[in-house]
Amino acid sequence: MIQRTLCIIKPDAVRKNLQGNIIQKISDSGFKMLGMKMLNLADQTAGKFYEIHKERPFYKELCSFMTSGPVVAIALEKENAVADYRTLIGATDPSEAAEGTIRKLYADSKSENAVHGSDSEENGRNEVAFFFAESELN
Ligand code: 3AN
Repeated sequence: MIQRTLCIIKPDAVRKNLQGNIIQKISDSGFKMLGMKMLNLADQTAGKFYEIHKERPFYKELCSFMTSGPVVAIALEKENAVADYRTLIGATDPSEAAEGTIRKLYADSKSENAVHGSDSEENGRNEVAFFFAESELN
């Protein structure tokens, strides 16, 4: 099934100027880029995006990290996009991520882990819509 999934290149990776390498890796893996924008997340936006983690102990740290510098949001589309993109980025904790994955290559820690990826088909659709109006997408 053709699916959408949302990539966010997080502030740690943008600070290290890794966005070009990460975009190249995603393109090389056969994803179509429907839309891309670099932006600074407002506190309220980060809080809303991560609302599902509101009760988790790391919620505050996560929100303040995500607002600490620019991010790049990318709307991706492909057959089986959600699972294939998660395979490409690797485990949440980079020390557990498989060789060659984006997090193994570029992430520093479980909290500063270079990229976000949607975790289900439904969230993929909703998260793309959170960042992009349908009229902005190719
Ligand atoms: P993933 O991004 O791999 O789907 P989730 O959904 O478990 O991982 O967590 C969402 C985000 O919350 C992660 N990308 C990471 O930045 C942060 N996070 C998850 N677990 C922790 C943790 N134990 N300590 C700090 N931050 C965490």
